[in-house]
Amino acid sequence: MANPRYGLAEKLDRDTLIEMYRQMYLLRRFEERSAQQYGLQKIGGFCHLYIGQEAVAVGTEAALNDDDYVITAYRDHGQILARGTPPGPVMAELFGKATGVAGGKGGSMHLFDIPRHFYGGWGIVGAQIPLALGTAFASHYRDDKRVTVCYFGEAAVNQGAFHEALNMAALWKVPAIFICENNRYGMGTPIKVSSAEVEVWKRGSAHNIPGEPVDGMDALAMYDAVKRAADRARAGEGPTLLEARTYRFRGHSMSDPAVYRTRDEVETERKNDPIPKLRDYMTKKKLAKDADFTAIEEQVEKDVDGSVKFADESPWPEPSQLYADIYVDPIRRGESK
Ligand SMILES: Cc1ncc(C[n+]2csc(CCOP(=O)(O)OP(=O)(O)O)c2C)c(N)n1
Repeated sequence: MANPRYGLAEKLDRDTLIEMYRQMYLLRRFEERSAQQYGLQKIGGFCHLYIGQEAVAVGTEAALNDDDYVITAYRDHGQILARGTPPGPVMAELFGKATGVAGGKGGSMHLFDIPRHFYGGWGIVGAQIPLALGTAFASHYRDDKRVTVCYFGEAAVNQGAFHEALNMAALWKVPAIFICENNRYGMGTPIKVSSAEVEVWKRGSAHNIPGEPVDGMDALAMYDAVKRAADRARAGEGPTLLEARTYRFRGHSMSDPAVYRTRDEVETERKNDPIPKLRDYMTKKKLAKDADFTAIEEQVEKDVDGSVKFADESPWPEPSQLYADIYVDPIRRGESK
């Protein structure tokens, strides 16, 4: 029986759902291996995992076109993989290797893939929101029907940059989708301690931007909400604010023991794991059998193994590259091509 809750997602075909399952599993296994590699000290600096939040990126990407823009904060591994960037260059970036997506100089928080229109990976909370306004304004100006998706955490919505960008986005009716991934904690601070209004989606009303809460633990609910927002944006109706209600199963970063929440809370949320949820939906609809899922999972294991091997065997950046890509001279840029 069709579940009316899913709206547009009810129409997704088998191939799309299979690909969504593959991505969900890839994001999970990639992050689990990243945690392991961090423990082996092959990854330095900060490392923020996306485990638990996979449905947000995977559901969103299923609703986007390849030439749409995506920009995010530092919890970016899952989002770049969902965009279609192969896991090898992503893992190599975490290792700081020359074959990484940012040449090994960006690391975990600064993943980029310009050919796939993935514009980062930014470490300052909320800083990517005005940048998203820029790409969305470019699309609006060119009338090229491309949409910008901007992800940020619920701690970012108290930044001035959030309000400044949303005001201009609404004023100019740019094709942007602002997706707040409300995973309930900004580092160790629960949202109710930092925000007078904890229903993030309502903040759009201050800027005349429609918004809605979405089950961020459900890839199909995300698909439905993002598809509707993208259709609005492409029709020239302006931005949308979505509040994806999600949960991170791990600490804020690899160095966070997460003492601000109980083990019970995490265990309860784990019962809401988005990966078995998608699997159950596909099984009930008779779109895939156990053997199909096993085949996908085995292939993902190989791909993730391959990404670690690729990163291990890749060279370090040359010292001569230390100052490369720091500053682009707009006048001289054409000469180097
Ligand atoms: C302007 C600024 N202030 C403080 C920090 C330190 N900081 C890094 S992550 C973080 C919490 C952000 O939480 P949220 O936006 O909800 O995203 P999440 O980590 O949950 O994905 C803070 C305060 C920062 N990077 N930038």
